[in-house]
Amino acid sequence: MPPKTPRKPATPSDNLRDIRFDEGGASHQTVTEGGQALTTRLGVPIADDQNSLRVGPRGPGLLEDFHLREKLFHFDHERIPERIVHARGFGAHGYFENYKSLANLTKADLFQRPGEKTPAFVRFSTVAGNKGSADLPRDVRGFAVKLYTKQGNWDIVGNNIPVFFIQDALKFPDVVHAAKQEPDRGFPQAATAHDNFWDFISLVPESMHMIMWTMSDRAIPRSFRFMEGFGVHTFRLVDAKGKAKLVKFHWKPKLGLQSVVWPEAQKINGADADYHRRDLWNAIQSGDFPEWELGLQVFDEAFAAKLPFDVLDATKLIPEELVPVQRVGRLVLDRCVDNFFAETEQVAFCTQNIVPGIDFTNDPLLQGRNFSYLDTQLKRLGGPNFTELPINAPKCPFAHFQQDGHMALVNPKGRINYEPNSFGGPREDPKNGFRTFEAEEGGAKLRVRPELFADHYSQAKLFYISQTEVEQKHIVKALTFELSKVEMSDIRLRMVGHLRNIDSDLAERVATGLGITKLPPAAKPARPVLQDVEPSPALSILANSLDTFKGRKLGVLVTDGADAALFAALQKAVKAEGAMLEVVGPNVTSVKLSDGEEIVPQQTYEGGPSVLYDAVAVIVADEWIDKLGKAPAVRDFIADAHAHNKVIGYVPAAGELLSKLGVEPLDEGHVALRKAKDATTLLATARKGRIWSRETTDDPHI
Ligand code: HDE
Repeated sequence: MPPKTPRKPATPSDNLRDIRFDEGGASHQTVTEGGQALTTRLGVPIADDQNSLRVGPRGPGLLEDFHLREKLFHFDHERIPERIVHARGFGAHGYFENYKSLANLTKADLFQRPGEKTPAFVRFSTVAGNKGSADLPRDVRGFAVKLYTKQGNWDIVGNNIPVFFIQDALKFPDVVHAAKQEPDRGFPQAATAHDNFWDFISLVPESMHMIMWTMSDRAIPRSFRFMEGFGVHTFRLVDAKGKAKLVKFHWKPKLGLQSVVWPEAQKINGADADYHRRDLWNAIQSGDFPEWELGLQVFDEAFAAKLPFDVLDATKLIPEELVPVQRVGRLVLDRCVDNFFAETEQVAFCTQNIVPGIDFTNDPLLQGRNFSYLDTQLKRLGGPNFTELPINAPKCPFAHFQQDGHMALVNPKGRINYEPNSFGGPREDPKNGFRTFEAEEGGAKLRVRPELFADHYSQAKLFYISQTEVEQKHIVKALTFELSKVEMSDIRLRMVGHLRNIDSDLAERVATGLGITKLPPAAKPARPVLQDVEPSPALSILANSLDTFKGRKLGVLVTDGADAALFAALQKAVKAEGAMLEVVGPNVTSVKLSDGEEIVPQQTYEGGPSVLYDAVAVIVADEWIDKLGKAPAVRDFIADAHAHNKVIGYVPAAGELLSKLGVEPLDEGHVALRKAKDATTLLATARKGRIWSRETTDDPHI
């Protein structure tokens, strides 16, 4: 019997008749000849995906509607617990290519043959923010590398900072609780600028070295492509004879290091919360594959014993000037994920995933991590078989007798599931199998730290004095900013007390910035602070910046009638540099240049603020100057580029706009674009990076 229809639904308009409309107005786009039918998870073809099953058009729903129930059930279970730390991340595939044989140092299979490529997956992340937070808080970045070697998976689960906040894994939950949102109010999100964080830090002097790094521009990288990675802990390389050397792992970006400035970071988070992930995605999709070189600092126990710090202490680094970094291979990221969840979300890094030829040391942070990562994956991925997920599975043969459990996908055939057995199957491999380095151990069971761990300030000083003046100023400003958000004044004073042990000038400038007129006493150091610390220029970003615009992005603000020859010259110069160009225009459909050619801007004035670009050009037609001078987005585009020390190219007409906005005095970073050939001057200037001389006058206090 046809259902009674008490109310007639709206009639679909005539031009939509090719799509079937049932009562209620939902559209059915039905399968065409030879096309694929929509099915349930078990393959039953679906006739109607718009309407749930009910009794009559206005009647109750029916429990037998297996399609509705399956669809909602699955949707309700789409999320897995986000990572407690490093929740926000972005991954990509690639490979590691070995430059030369390292057989003299390690038997690790991937290092034996020059030119050999090992598949890799890398996940970059922030630490404190939740999964949906923005990409540019002031934070450490995770740099986790999974290498699918022929002898199993090796995970180097590192950060973009070579030291850590704490020395012992027992303190990890505390530092993370203190850094993340406060438990009563649930904020701040992805920010350490709050009382709990600085309260903890000010009570834990071992964190001071790391604090110098997180308050530096290292914590606001321009993108993942412009940051270093570090294994942080001291590891071991073990050769075929069982001899071991100590090693620190480094990843060095081919594009050099680059950071944004803090006022810019705050605006980027609003303009494009996905700034870093979009950058990596776009670079890889356009064939501009980012690269890092793997660097090793190799040394032995005798050398380590002579150092004024302990190499098992993750709050210390070995200056590169003392132990040079040997570059032994390159990591190339050349493929984006097909599915974010399957790959980036489900990838499970574990510090204990090592291969023959690599071994741990007794670093108490590393030892704790080796427990923690396996444990967290069980919770996150829901069972012990997460190694069977394609992103986590080894790409080499494997054979074991572990079985069953939730979601067992790879199940052995046959009768034998134990060892030893008299039937055959996989056997121990004494020659090639993993053997732990036979380190001599012994002593009483204690809850103590080694003596040298107690020097909390000497390397904080090392980092600070190794920075350029501009970078030191950024540290002062970052500390002032963060501590200005702390409500309890004793926390601020306690922090200044620590800073006095690092550098008296630093302490005074931060105190001035915070309005503290009487300096608090210096914190009492557990061990005397070394006074004869030599700077390590390798620790500065700016002292090592490369003279290049490669991999960077020029934002070009245009209007109708903009100089076509100049625009073409800019495109050419940017291409020659290996950089990118994005057009910012009044709309994203069409702008007509002076020769009548139409171009399609990628961003509108409001959608493409200058904070998204490394350098900018303003090429506008004379007749638009008055109007543009009144448009807030255009004014901000120019004023921000100037305030953030960026190189600005401008056509003569736009000079008027610059002076109206108080962009003065003009300096080497303001490049007049009079003729097409000035495009190359603009690019040559942009290679210098930012015009730091602009910064010196902006803040009389500090
Ligand atoms: Fe982690 N860390 N961590 N960590 N960590 C996690 O593992 C932990 C530490 C790092 O992209 C968790 O899968 C402890 C140092 C990265 O998936 C968890 C301690 C360094 C990532 C965990 C540390 C790191 C994590 C959370 C102190 C730099 C993201 C989710 C002993 C060398 C990996 C997960 C990815 C993730 C524990 C300290 C780097 C909870 C207990 C030091 C890059 O297991």
